[in-house]
Amino acid sequence: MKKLIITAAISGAEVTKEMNPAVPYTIEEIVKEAKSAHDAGAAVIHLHVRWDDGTPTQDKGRFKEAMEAIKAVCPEVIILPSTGGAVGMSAEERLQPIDLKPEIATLDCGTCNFGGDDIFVNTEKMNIQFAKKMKEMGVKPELEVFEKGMIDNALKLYKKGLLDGPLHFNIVLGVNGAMSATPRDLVYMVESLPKDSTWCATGIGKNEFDLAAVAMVMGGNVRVGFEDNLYLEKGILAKNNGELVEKVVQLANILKRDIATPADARRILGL
Ligand code: KMH
Ligand code: ZN
Repeated sequence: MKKLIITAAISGAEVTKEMNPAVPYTIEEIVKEAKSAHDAGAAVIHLHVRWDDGTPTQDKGRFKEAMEAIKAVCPEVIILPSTGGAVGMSAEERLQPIDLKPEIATLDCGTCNFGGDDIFVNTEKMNIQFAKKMKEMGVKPELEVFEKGMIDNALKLYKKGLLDGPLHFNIVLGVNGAMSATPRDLVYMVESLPKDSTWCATGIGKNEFDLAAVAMVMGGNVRVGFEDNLYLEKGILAKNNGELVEKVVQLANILKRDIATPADARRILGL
């Protein structure tokens, strides 16, 4: 089986220090979390940034500062900025990190409920706008799909020539408002992808490690981190992102999946 690419979603936009004091806001905290995740085995850091008070931002300057600071201590790691940002941000605001020409960044492939009254808006026009901008800037999209219709949306972009194959997907399951995170859900999603795709699975909340185990057995890659889950196990908060990555590495050792270095990940993802 191919080596396992572990992505650490270290910060997110919705989680706060009230939920887990280790959630990073400042550049210094973000770097510390990126390093803990990378040292534990993460080849990829999925990055959201905040202002020092914790407010999520897609500010280009803040991303630049965070990315340079992470690279100073983890020069090899792949940094995968968010273009999802936080619920309610405009397309223009969300697209700012693409101007920095990261190797890869998220492209969210459809609209869904996002808990309570929140709606995470990604209309067809936005999908086209994001895909065009990423193509123009030479940024590989990680296609975020929260349910099967979003895979269909991504394939429409591909047919229009707005995406280059092989495609890379992140199958995010267990979002409050989208598809659940059972093994059957993951199998259905993976079987709906073009055969030459690469993919990663992300289980939200209590689904994180169960879904990671299923994905590893299926030959996929895995994302963990504070954006998705704050707990090492029920009732026990993770002290840092590294602890969450370590737990995946332990599972990978049992399941005989070797861990990809950033260089391996670049090869596998065609970066
Ligand atoms: N914060 C969510 C609204 C992404 O990074 O592209 C969207 C999100 C997805 O986190
Ligand atoms: Zn994200």
